[in-house]
Amino acid sequence: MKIMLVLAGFVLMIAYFVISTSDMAQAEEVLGVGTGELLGGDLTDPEDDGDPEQDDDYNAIFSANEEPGFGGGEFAFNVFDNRLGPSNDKWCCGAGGGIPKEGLHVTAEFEEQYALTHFTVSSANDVPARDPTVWEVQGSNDGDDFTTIFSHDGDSFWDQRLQVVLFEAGEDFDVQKVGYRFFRHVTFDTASNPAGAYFQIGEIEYFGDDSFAVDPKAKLTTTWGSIKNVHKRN
Ligand SMILES: [Ca+2]
Ligand SMILES: [Ca+2]
Ligand SMILES: [Ca+2]
Ligand SMILES: [Ca+2]
Repeated sequence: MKIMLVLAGFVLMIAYFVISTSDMAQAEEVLGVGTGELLGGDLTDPEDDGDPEQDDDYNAIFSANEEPGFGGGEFAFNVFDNRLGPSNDKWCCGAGGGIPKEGLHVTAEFEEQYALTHFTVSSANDVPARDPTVWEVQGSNDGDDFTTIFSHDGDSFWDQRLQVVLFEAGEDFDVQKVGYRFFRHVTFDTASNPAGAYFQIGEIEYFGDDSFAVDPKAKLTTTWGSIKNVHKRN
């Protein structure tokens, strides 16, 4: 009898573990479809007044390893242009030969460190097989060494086009105890990679908390303003 009770308890524990971990995997929240469902006012553009065609009135320095730019095409920085839609509202569609080993990545660099509290990633307008299936959000304070904050390896999260999905600390990734100045989104795979047009993202929004002690080493690198100016001249 005692053994039966112990076994029953063991089964219940396994059931609880399976249910709680599957809840965790499903915690991401669909906010809706279209530009109006974006949260808005994220760290890259708190005023939502950035120029969707060029790098004006944004609060970050942007970089990408494919098609850096806001206008003229389906360029990488369109993931920060506050719009969901076709053509240059999105980043699409990947270079020939498929996604490189280091992934397709776009980075936003900020003046201050932020502990990431939540972020949104939105699907773009075209075929679902281009949506990221293996991807990460990473943080860094030097732009070289990145730490994985959120990672996903599996099915796409998006079941509609131009769909805004929210990911939150404490539910979808660990509550952050460290702040970062750089946030990078990296896509390692999609369902259609590497054939034809195999990649797209509509929009990314980052939100963070800067109300904690700043790493004194980061204080020394207050050259952000001049870096931003040099960047804009180039
Ligand atoms: Ca644009
Ligand atoms: Ca702005
Ligand atoms: Ca934005
Ligand atoms: Ca966009």
